[in-house]
Amino acid sequence: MKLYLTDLSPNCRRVLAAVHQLGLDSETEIRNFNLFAGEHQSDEFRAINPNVKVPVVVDGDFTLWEANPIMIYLADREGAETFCPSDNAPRIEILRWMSWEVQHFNRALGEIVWETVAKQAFGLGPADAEKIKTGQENFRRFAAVLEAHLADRDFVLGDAPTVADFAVGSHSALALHPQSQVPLLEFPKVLAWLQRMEALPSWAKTAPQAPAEAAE
Ligand SMILES: N[C@@H](CCC(=O)N[C@@H](CS)C(=O)NCC(=O)O)C(=O)O
Repeated sequence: MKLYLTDLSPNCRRVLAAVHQLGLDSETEIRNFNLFAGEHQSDEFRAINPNVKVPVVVDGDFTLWEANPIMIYLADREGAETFCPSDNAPRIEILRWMSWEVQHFNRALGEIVWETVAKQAFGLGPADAEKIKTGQENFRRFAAVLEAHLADRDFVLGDAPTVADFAVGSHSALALHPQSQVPLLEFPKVLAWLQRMEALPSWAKTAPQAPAEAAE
């Protein structure tokens, strides 16, 4: 199996962490693109993913792009019932949180950390205070939902980490970065959960070497 990815990407981190979680390391060949050097901008890669984006997995004749479906595919392939249950009810719950993180939680988080961490790391100009404020307002709105949900759970579906945690928590390194200005202290359950994520062996293995640069 071949996995196309790039360093410092929350979208790629969740997939690589899933590979570790599922014990697929030895059968996974990694192609790590330097996006800044445009290494992904080739006809060969465009034929694999017409969006010209990573992550992508190629498993024999089967090619799949988009981080969340890739995690589900890998978990199903391995029959990993705890990591991604096959029953309908938890499955729908996973899809709900995945949709929510893309549209709301990580979008809000991305609005903040783009300004506070990424722009500085990439030399893209000064942070825009108005955008940080808007991002923080959006983050507070959605983090409150997760805070309430985590009141009696260690992970999104219950006692054990699942693909839903890998999706919702994919920006953990950025959120926990000291310069992030993400108002995490207002949400102690969310903060503790992000720290629990970072402590998972599969997650820790994929920690960005320079989280300040984990931009997208
Ligand atoms: N929705 C996609 C997002 C993929 C994405 O935005 N990938 C970025 C890296 S995090 C990328 O490949 N950017 C390169 C480009 O747009 O040229 C997913 O979940 O996999």
